[in-house]
Amino acid sequence: MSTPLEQWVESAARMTRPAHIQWCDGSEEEDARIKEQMIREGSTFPLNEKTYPNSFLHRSDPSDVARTEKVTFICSQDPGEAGPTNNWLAPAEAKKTVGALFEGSMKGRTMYVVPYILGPASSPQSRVGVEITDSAYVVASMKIMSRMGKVALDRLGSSSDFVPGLHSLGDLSPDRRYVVHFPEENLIWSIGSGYGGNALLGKKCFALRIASSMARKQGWMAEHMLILGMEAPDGKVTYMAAAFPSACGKTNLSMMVSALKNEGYRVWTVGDDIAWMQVGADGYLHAINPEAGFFGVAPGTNDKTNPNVMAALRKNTLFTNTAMTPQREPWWEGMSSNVPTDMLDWQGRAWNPSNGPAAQANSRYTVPAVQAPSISPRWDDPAGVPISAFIFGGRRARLAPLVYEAMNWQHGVYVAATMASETTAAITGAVGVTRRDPMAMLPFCGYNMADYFGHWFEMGRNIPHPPKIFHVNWFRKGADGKFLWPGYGENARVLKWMLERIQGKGAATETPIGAVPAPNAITLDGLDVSRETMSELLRVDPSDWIKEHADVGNFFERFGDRLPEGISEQHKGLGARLQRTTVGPK
Ligand code: OXD
Ligand code: MN
Repeated sequence: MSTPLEQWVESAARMTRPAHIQWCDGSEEEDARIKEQMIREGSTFPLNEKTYPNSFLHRSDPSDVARTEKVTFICSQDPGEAGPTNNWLAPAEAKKTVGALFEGSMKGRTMYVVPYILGPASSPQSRVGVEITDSAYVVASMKIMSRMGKVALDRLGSSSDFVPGLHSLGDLSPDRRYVVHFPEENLIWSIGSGYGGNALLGKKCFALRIASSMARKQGWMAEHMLILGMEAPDGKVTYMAAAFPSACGKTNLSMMVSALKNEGYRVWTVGDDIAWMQVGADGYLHAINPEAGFFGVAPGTNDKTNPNVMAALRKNTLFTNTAMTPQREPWWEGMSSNVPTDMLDWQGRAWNPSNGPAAQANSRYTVPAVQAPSISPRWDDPAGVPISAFIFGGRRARLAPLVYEAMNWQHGVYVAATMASETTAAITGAVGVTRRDPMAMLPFCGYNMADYFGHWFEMGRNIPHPPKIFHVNWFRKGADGKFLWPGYGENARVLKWMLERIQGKGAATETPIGAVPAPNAITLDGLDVSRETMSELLRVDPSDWIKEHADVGNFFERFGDRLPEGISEQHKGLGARLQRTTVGPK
């Protein structure tokens, strides 16, 4: 009798008709053979064996360099389940349209069966997935990003408790590219892209979209959050999880070298992108990192912005779409101030600045998490780490103060649901456009976001010791248009205040939006930021917030009647507090 997994593999093979089927065991020998296969295919190149041992550069198709949200669908029976912020297709229609593209798509190719565990191998919070793919690059990436191979098959046994994900490169045509999710079956189909977020089905597709839908039904949380541990001088480590939209420095924060290191405050990395959390026996929310590697954006990464990842990626790393120097080393804009000569750009052409940047703007490194010098001793703990704070944030040039604390869980949910970021020139050209991105989950929530807010409220009722909720903004600018806060390692000063708040210390001043640090509450020793600048950083301008409040109201209208009462109550509450501040006491 064949197992559910074998049956699914057989049915996928009948549809895609590969020349060979290879079951991946996750061994080093297999990894070496996969790399040889990638090199034979012509788009992958070994890097300098002395300076970047066992590391490779992969060049993707130039039309396939980022996640494609417009072809990403949630396929629930009822469109209302997908909600106004997701693309929706009826499941039968998706099966028909996308199924036709899978017909014979692996002819002449190898089908790899990639079993993997998301989360520590023995954790009850972990889940098994199996990806079927015809891309050797995907196999090599999944080996870094998850616990892949025999370990997953051993955990699965003959059970049907796995999330199947079928992936094929297809013909890589953007017109025939689909990333479709069936949350009612916990199934993922992806065709026509070899890019990470579309093709590594364990990441955004399973660990966020499918997992968020499972988590709602099962009473846990799957969030787009980094997880870090903040160590205090007494050696005690307090864990925090943080969500930011893209381009706000999430990976950098998770691996930060603290500016307060000499005083005994340091940061340990548990995860840089995704957190799965459930209530533990101790009444705290416990977080695991479902991933085993970092798939980070390369441009802008350097010894100042993220020294830990720079150290991590000197071996066993798969680079995608970076430039390559004549010494066969990877290079990207912002890596070093001296620009190497005679490079090959990300498409393998002799680099000519008139062709644009040497490295693609979304070029990446894929590196095992254990290689980060900052990796937490508890990153692989099957019990997860207890979370004492959630941090939300965005890029706001004038509105949001450096940091504020929500009044309670319900208010914190509202703060997170109203999160937004202003676009930068680097992203769109239209500078300063505010994009709402609740909990940084807009592209990753596998169901109706109004119900997702409801799930957050529900979780709040079930967590005896809920995390405190903070909002940060590292990007506030002064009248001269310059950033007021230095960011990076100096952000440890803000984390230290949070730590003090968690301990019931740390002075704060109430404002209509929440509590900001009292004037001297953030340690500024050794930092060239004056007390005046700090008061500007912490200023809450009610007239700006009244405009924001109206904008938030428009955003919530999209959800109609499905919006939870709790959100409307918080929205009214903020409006009333702002009015009181502007009008003043009678
Ligand atoms: C990512 C993303 O790649 O959020 O992590 O897009
Ligand atoms: Mn992400």
